Amino acid sequence: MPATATLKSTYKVAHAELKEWVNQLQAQFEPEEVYWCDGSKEEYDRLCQQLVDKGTFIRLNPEKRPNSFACFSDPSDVARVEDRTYICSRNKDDAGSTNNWVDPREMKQTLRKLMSGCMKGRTMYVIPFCMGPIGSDISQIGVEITDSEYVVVNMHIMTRVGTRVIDQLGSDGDYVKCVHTVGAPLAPGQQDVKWPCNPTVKYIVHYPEERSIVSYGSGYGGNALLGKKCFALRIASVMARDEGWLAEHMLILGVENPQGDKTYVAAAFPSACGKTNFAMLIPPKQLDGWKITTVGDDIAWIKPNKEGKLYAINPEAGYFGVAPGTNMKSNPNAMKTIERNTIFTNVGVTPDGDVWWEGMSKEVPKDIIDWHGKKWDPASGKPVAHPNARFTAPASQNPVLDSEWENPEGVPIGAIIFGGRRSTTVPLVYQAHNWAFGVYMAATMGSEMTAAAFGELGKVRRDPFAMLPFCGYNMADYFNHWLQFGRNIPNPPRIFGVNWFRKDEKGNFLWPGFGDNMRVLKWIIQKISGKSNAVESPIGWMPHYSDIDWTGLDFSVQQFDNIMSIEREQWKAELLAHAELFERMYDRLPKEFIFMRELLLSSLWRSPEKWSLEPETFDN
Ligand code: O2Y
Ligand code: MN
Repeated sequence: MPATATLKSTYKVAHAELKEWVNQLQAQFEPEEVYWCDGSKEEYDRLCQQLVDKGTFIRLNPEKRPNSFACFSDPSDVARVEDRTYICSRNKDDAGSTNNWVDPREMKQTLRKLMSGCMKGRTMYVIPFCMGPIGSDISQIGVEITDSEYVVVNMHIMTRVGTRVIDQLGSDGDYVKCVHTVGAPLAPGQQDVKWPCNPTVKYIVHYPEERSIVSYGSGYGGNALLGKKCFALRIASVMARDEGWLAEHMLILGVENPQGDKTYVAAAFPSACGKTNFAMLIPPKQLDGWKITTVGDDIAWIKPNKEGKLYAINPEAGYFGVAPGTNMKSNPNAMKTIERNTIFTNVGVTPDGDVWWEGMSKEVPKDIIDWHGKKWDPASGKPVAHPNARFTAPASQNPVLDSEWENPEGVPIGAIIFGGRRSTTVPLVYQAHNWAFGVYMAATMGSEMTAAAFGELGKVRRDPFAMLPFCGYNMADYFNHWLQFGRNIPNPPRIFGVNWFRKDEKGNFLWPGFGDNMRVLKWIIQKISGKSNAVESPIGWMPHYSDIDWTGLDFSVQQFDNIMSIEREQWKAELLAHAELFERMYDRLPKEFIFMRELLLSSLWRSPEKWSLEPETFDN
């Protein structure tokens, strides 16, 4: 059994506890060798070439996609595994009813058995990484141990990796311990497969009190790139609760008006609701002079400064975006971001060495290879790309990247938006009466199941703050943290709700979406700076038809009413349905929520059957 990890002589690690931990893991996992990642381009290129040689990566045509690769995962390993994700707090109630829980002592025993010798025949990589700009007070350091080269190269793109992080850590800096194995040891002489994983056993485990993560059996995305959902959301949400900040499933964008004034907005949407598209939005050309810039597309860490003003960073350095549906109309900036230096997972590969997925173009290229690595049969009825196919691309390649995206101080947050996917009931946009009502609204936000999501089609799945799969502690405590956080700051940002997905009786979307979402953003920005009117509705403040800039869009008052009206019976049913969510977390639910629900019910009771913004228009 090797006693010490092999370290290049140029690689200086002053952190004795870290070296000791690595040595212990080496003894337990029995890898063939240990390699400390330096984060260099040479290292990235070498490991990508190694993945090509092994058959995992296909090097794409350098004329079409320079320095880019495609790969196909094992069909059993294509997405986050929520039913195998655990929050192992010491006390079950601290994980709450919405998280899977196992006693941490029991879980450690299970994992110890499973992981003994789990890296045999493989290299154990040590990846020091930083979430957020190195040196920022808001950033945090982690060290991921993994036996997957795919994870190393993806971590290179998604985080800041290597010796500069080790230097920042010094001799006794704090770091989050992240252990990952594909769970597929190799016997001597055994030929490896292209996508090693454990097809039957998977565990994604978080120990919130220890601030550590163990992931077994999957090589894919959020299960394996532990800086992302596991650290930046589940563990960071616990840190944030304890230290008085917020770790959120939010994009951050900058909105610049024609005078050059910029306002930053953080926005939460449930997974697969077009967050990357919104973060890179291109305003309609008729909204002359308005610009959107991206700080982040998925996660925001938000902290109050000394004056209580909120500043946010994007802890990530890249995008792990959904490929299907991304095209030059839905997101031209994403298409430009992925032109080079990109890793594609589970997309189709064309005969000329490029990539393709459903929705990229109307025509399917001939003789395409599908995500199973086989020639695609158009008659099969099966998609070319897996619906959760991904691109991993550096944020630095985004043409609308915000100039302040790596500012260690973060960017000041002017407004917070929450958006669900609802075909009825919820209007296009409204502003919560105050912080507490905003918290209520975010706690009860929901999405209707689409064909791609699990569950009964059309049923509303509550996804509080878009954090249900990502909160590392009891969701009711999380609501209390948000309420308390708002009480502690003098002038919290205004909170808005949006819903791009309302439909008419025939099932047609009422809102064009994409770039036209800028019209809603413009109202939000003008509203918070006191430059726009609003009218008070039973659920919050709303724009009149005339408060929205309609230049270049043919959208009538009637259409606006269809997407903004509040139907009393629908809302009564909505508020009654909130009880279902509240019952699941009753013991720790903020008592304010009960009163707020009553207040909303009584204001609906007093409102007309159909509450319209422009009633006089329709009375005549
Ligand atoms: O399926 C995965 O492993 C990735 S999930 C993901 C990736 C990027 C951004 N958001 C998400 C999500 O599920 O919210
Ligand atoms: Mn996400």
